[in-house]
Amino acid sequence: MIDLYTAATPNGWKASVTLEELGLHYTLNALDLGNGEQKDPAYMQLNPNGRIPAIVDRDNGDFAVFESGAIMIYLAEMTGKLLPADARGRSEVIQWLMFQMAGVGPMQGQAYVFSHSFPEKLPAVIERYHTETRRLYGVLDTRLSDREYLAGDFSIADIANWCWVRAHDAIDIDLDAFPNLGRWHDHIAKRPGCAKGVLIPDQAHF
Ligand SMILES: N[C@@H](CCC(=O)N[C@@H](CS)C(=O)NCC(=O)O)C(=O)O
Repeated sequence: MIDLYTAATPNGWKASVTLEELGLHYTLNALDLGNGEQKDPAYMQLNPNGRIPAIVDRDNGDFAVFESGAIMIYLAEMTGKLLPADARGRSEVIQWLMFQMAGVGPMQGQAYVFSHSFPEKLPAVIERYHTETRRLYGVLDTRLSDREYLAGDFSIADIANWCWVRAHDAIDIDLDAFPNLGRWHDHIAKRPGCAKGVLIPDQAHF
């Protein structure tokens, strides 16, 4: 049994969608980010970064995992699904997972913060993060021009990037400019595990 600590944000969905896609049983602990529950000392024993998501594997000596990408790899390896075992296939998936972790997530996240919640309006900063997010969407669009998924079969790389790309409206990016990305986005949205995972928990916080 897995304990999931999360909130309805792109990084949180990466964990809930992966759990749903893998058909794993888990208990949901929804944290109220507005109330700072992610900084609670007891929670920070599980995630020293004071952010969501985190999981605890009750069947593996209460092993705690933080960082959404590490959670996805842990769950995929635990089940032998959504991440190939061979070195090349596995590397391709991890490359596109890291692309999200180091690129799409941070850039799109900052684009949102500086557009919506930062106390000062800094147009050059907003422009920088929007331009960079669009550039990264362009990389995904090109990658998807001759394939259905980012790396071989549907994988945690698709889940990670999709959980962010689906929030494109929140930073006013229109997917019409990225036709391959738009097709991939709509196709993945129809998967039952993905559709259910993004409703957990049910209140969006971005
Ligand atoms: N690199 C981390 C980022 C986690 C992260 O930034 N989580 C956000 C929600 S998407 C959060 O917990 N924000 C609350 C806060 O910053 O206190 C991961 O991928 O798990």
